[in-house]
Amino acid sequence: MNKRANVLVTGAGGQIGSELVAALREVNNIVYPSDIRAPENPQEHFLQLDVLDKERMREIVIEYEIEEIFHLAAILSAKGEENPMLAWRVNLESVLTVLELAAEFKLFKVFIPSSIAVFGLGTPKDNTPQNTITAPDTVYGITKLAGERWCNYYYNKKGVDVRSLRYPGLVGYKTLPGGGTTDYAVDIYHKALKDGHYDCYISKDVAMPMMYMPDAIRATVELLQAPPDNLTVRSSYNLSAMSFTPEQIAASIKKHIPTFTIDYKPDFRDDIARTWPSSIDDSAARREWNWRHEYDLDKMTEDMLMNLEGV
Ligand code: NAD
Ligand code: AKB
Repeated sequence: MNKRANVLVTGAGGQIGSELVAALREVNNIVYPSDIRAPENPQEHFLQLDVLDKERMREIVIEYEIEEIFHLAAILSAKGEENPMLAWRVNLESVLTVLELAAEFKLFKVFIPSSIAVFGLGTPKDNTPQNTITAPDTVYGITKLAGERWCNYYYNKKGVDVRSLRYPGLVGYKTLPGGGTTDYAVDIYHKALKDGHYDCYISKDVAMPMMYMPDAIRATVELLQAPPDNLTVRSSYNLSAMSFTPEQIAASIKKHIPTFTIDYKPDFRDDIARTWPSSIDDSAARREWNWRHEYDLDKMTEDMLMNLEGV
């Protein structure tokens, strides 16, 4: 990331954006958070932007002399199944708009996240490799996979310095997640503190790769700071920290709230979860830009409960 770059963040009001904007400001950028939704509280330099409005995005790049774009706006997996055509348009048309703007205005860097959702039922489930079968079963996964291929294409053909992470399910206490399959791993902490009980929509033994938000934000900043020549992956890097099942996260919570109880009521999100990997091999990220996670399940649980109790 360049010092004092003018940075546009799309989808900045979401789970990642609301934490990433502060982190980007800390490394001395002038950050323009944008979202289709106006923020609840006034936010410095906020711009209202629907990422499907190509002309407005182009005007913003020119008017604010944007040098880097973090393109977070998306429709996540569960919401995507409810409105597949909207997910296709928001998740893919906007990626092409960002990549075209990056090529036209020779932006320094762009970050376009992907997801473990690019994998599907045919993918090896354990320690899923960086390069393997990607045959996603959700519209969200299809858009993310196509987006990854476009990133790689713009890097190769148009010299765009595009960087990407296949985030696992992210858990944080600052913002509620926006309609994904892994959201249960956030909801469970809120309900454990409020009700002492959680009805879980994922089966007790379905493991998914997960990460605590401070690790995810640091990974994003570190990837953007990595020297370009170190990076061999211009589609999207596998990224990993921990994997757990609902039963295991419940056991971790019980260490702090012994009376906590959980019931399992799987719905369509359980079907999605079963198509995703149980764990991820992120050795390329560890080797090429020195990725190291800090939080495991118990450390995350302790921090989540401590912070949510104070809310
Ligand atoms: P989120 O759902 O919390 O936030 C997405 C934001 O995009 C929302 O604030 C929403 O208002 C905005 N948005 C939706 N449609 C828009 C439009 N047309 N124009 C402008 N803004 C629009 O999502 P998130 O969890 O912050 O995810 C950010 C990115 O990271 C996404 O690309 C997502 O696929 C990816 N990702 C997230 C996770 C996770 O666990 N949170 C995991 C893997 C990948
Ligand atoms: C979702 O569940 O849709 C996201 C993701 C893993 O991409 N959290």
